[in-house]
Amino acid sequence: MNILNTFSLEGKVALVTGASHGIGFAIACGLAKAGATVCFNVRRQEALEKGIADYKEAGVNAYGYLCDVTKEEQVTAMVSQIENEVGIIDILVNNAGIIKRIPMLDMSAEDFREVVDIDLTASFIVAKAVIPAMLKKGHGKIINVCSMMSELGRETVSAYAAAKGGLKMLTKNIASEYGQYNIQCNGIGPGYIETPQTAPLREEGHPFNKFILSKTPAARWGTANDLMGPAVFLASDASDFVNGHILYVDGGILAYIGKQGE
Ligand code: NAP
Ligand code: GCO
Repeated sequence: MNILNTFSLEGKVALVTGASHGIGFAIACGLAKAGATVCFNVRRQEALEKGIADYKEAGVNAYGYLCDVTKEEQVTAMVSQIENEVGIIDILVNNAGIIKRIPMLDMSAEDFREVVDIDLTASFIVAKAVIPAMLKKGHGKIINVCSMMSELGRETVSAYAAAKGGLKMLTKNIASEYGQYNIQCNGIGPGYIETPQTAPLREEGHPFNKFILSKTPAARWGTANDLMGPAVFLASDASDFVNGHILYVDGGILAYIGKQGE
């Protein structure tokens, strides 16, 4: 047997949420290059049009849908549209997410709820929408995009850390509840990645840049493309006995106390 065949996604349909750019875009491109037919959703028409064009430029014929993942009726409508137009979703990547960097005492409960709604509850909503067809088909892969903040806290990200910590446990629970039906649910935990979400932290002179390099053994920020291979692995037959695992793609941050004297 050619072991590489177990990494092939030929004939599979993947949905990557919030994937018009950034980490979701890179993951979707990686899945496509491994053979999957990829679908993505965005909230805004202009992002949809730009996303489809950007995928085409990357050599990927992606299917794009307008859907706010916090709205259950929009999600169920999108999933049934994909099932009719493209096929049953074999691979779900819950990527859509936001962050609000606000000191806890200054953060409103509304702000907190919005982050949890998108970063945690929406992953429940989308997973709930795709699992029934996966059960009928007899297999499925769910990948939740977690974070360093699934394991660590830091100032100003209370809502995000609570949501991503919850997402880690939702991942383990989906794995526990549906593993017997050949559905594997795992998390992918990016470290600090160069995307629009972290752009404020990488502005000229921002102390965070030096700080994160001192905490990263790889001594560099990650790129969205660093997530491609790990995502293909978790989406493929090669990971059929991996379940409830959070695969951290962080250059070693979680293993490292930090550079001495920094
Ligand atoms: P990003 O550039 O901010 O992209 C996030 C995407 O999610 C955007 O396309 C956004 O759409 C979409 N989105 C947000 N709320 C949505 C909703 N309600 N419905 C549909 N789509 C929605 O972020 P990123 O850095 O690529 O991050 C992607 C994921 O990785 C997030 O879950 C993030 O928490 C996680 N992550 C990022 C890093 C990092 O260092 N960058 C590290 C670990 C984990 P709009 O354009 O409409 O806002
Ligand atoms: C922050 C960053 C992080 C990254 C990522 C790390 O403000 O600390 O935005 O939260 O986005 O989640 O894994």
